[in-house]
Amino acid sequence: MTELSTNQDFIDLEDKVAAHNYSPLPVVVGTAEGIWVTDVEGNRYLDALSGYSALNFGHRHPGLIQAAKDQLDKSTLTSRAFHNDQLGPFCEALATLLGKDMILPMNTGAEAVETALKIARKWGYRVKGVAAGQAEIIVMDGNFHGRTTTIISFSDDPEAHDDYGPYTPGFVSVPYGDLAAVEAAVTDNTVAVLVEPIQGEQGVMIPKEGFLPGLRELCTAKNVLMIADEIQSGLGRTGTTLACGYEGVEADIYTLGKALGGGIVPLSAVAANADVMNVITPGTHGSTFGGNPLAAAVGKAVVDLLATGEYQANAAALEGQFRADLESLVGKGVVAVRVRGLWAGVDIDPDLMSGKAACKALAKNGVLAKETHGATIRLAPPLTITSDELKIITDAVAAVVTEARSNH
Ligand code: IF1
Repeated sequence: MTELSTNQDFIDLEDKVAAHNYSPLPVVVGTAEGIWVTDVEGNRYLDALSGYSALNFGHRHPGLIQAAKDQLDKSTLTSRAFHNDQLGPFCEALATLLGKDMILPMNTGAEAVETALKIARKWGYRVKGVAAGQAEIIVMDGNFHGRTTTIISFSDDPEAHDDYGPYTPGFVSVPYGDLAAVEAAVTDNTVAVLVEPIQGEQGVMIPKEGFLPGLRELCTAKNVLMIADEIQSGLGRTGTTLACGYEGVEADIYTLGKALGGGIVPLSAVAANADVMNVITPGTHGSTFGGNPLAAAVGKAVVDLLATGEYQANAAALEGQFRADLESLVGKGVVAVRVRGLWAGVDIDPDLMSGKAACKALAKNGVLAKETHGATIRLAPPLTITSDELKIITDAVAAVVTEARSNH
């Protein structure tokens, strides 16, 4: 067996035996706690990515770890062929948090999105009366909803989409935030509109005020289900429990994932009222691990944290500082900034450096982040971060662009 001690030792081994579906920063995390991760050589970094918003409560939140440990001593997996004593309480707590009747538990975000698409299509045939096989779902340009073959069928990102055909039909893509375009795309066969309330991977793109309320009204008027994918934007990230809540919009279906599992277990879910959810009947959808007691126990502990409102409040309280400190860099190496809660998209001047180069430089400044596309970086620290710790991130961005400009 290979002797492993340095970052490079682990990187070399991974390069040999792990598929190359990512090109990670050369940082090998050994331990993690709160907002901090430490690599195998003892270098400490502030995690400003939070597992793409799966670590909203920080690494190894003590209460969540304890919930997992307690459940590990009881039961971990039962399948849904039998009941378990964790699923009901978890679904009840999550449904209450989201203001919906029912929850369908899955594991990954993509599975939740696929489940929502199946529910919308079945609702279209069984309730709306769309002709068999004719269901259409409207999606947004610049979307990211996961990596399954159906989901990438409607992606306009060549990296995610190309060379995976033949593609799943039944999807119509319109410009994000363009209500008139959505209205024009609705036909008698339209069963749903799938939207990220804020587009994460596209670079934290925030639609203009009124788009989401207008979309809600349009869906109601046209008897079309509004599906809000809150897998990245939800669970406190934007300063409210759901990003939809910022403008008081209630979707018909929510998809959740990432932080729902506390950064400990994969856990995703679809939330809807009974008149929609009950198109799913026994045997028509499922998953081996969906609703397992270990994930449900952690999920219930996560919902209990969110029910306090303190994570949402912290994100909302720090939004102003986050925006002001990042916007102070506009014209000094930064072109534009978009911030909602503790979620920021920062467009670096492309003539200065790429997003990837900026993230490499940030790592040299002790901050871990991930570019989205081109020269845009996404910042999403754990919602447990303090004002002073948030300053470490924005000071690092300032140092990176200042250094790049002085060398330019
Ligand atoms: C990767 C992106 C982020 C998501 C939304 C569903 C899913 C995701 C809004 C699917 C997942 C992850 C996937 C991961 C990187 C990351 C990502 F860069 F891919 F686009 F966050 F922006 N809906 N996003 O953001 O959830 O099946 O992954 O649990 O695939 O590289 P999943």
